[in-house]
Amino acid sequence: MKVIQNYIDGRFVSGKRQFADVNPADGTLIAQVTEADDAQVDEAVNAARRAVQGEWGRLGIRERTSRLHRVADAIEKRFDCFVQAEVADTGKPISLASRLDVPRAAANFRVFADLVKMAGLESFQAETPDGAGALNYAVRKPLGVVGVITPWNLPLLLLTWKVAPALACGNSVVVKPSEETPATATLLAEAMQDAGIPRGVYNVLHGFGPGSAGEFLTQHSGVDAITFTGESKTGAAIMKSVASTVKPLSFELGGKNAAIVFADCNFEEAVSGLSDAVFLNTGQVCLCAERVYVERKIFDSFVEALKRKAEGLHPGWPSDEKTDLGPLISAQHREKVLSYYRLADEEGATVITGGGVPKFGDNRDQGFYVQPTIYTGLPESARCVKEEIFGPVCHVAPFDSEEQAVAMANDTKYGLAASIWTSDLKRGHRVAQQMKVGITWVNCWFLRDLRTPFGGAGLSGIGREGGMHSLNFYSELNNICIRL
Ligand code: NAD
Ligand code: 6OD
Repeated sequence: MKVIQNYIDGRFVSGKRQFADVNPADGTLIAQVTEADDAQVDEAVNAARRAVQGEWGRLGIRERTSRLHRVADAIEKRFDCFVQAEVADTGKPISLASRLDVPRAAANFRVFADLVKMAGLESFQAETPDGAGALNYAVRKPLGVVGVITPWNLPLLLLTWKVAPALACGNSVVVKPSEETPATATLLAEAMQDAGIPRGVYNVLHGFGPGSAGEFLTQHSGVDAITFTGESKTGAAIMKSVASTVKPLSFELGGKNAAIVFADCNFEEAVSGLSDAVFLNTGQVCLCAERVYVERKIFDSFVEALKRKAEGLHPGWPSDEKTDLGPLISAQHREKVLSYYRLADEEGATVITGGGVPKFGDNRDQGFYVQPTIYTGLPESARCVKEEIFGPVCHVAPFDSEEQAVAMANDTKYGLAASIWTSDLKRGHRVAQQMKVGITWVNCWFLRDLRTPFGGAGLSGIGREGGMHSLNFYSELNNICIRL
């Protein structure tokens, strides 16, 4: 049986305990994974500290960024290995991993390497009270050791989204990938070795959250900052855990995202865009739309068209190029999603399509598939409309005016993303600016420019990453004031 090890100070190391890495498509065992204990967390943090104080910390920006480009080269060289590992761990369709997850991992390293090289210094010339001048300029320094904790839905994409800017700014990292998806973070260690990243700069610890590697990392006094993506309630637990050591936190958390579809939209584009927004990655993207508001004039035809899209999806083996709907990540997560399908019935929803589990008649019946599902007819106060489900499911409700649509979309404690579908550009701008979220798309969804701010309001997070926002989070600014 394959064993996935921790990666500490440039070496793959085993430990005392192991846990199972399961393929969600059929429930089979992929590997045993080494769980890091508190001593290994300590070793990794100390190795990361030595790295920033040693060779890595002394490298000039040109050499540092050129090595990050080499990490991207090494990912591209091992493209198929990364794709296969990600597909096996997550159950996502191979077509998705090949066009999104793995290319984006390489792009994260290239973009942040170039960005940090181009970033100028902030400077201000001022006048002192006695009439002399003063020059202020800020220099960017690494924070030190960054703890990176990531979820299972886009494992490599989300890990590199944090690791690349952290390293570009000169930090070292200790990463704790999700226990569900340990493989690609471990493969990335091999890419780091190929690229000449010094030992200790990139460390990987496997394990769980509370009482395991995740919590040990957040509590460690040698960690200078924590960047976390995951559920809002985990964010709250981490916030408590780091309180006594006071460190910067970046939180990208959950969502209950809305889409607003106006009658003047390009109907085909909106249906197709919404089908992606609801069902991509089996609905397991934090940006997915679980609440769809459609102008009453086109409500029935829109629901019918979205139903046809859902029923046209091809659930299958993740390694089959034709598959566009994989399983959910785990038996436990499937139980959570199915509990919302049952709740929707209890809350009085009309089931437009789905609501159950598909039958394949082969080993996929031991996997964690659910049907893509559309509901209508729930009141806005229903739990299924208020709580994040994180599956291939949405509730569609009609609206009669722009004001009503905006009010319904904003009636949530989350605030991650929204999409607006209209041919009236003025309305697009007007409505977009009223959305209480961090990211709004007009006539598109999940179209990403890595230089733009990314993050959420309310329960969806704290702070922004992306572009200069990442550089600002992963560095400490020292303002220097010189009397002239
Ligand atoms: P999760 O919060 O259960 O776990 C995320 C990571 O945190 C895992 O590595 C886990 O082991 C670790 N963890 C759990 N408890 C911890 C603790 N007490 N201390 C330290 N680490 C701990 O999330 P998940 O189920 O892996 O991911 C799905 C969630 O992530 C959804 O809510 C989704 O919306 C959210 N998400 C948000 C974004 C975003 O950018 N806003 C992106 C992807 C996923
Ligand atoms: O595209 C990204 O950079 C990003 N952070 C996506 C997050 C998706 C959430 O599941």
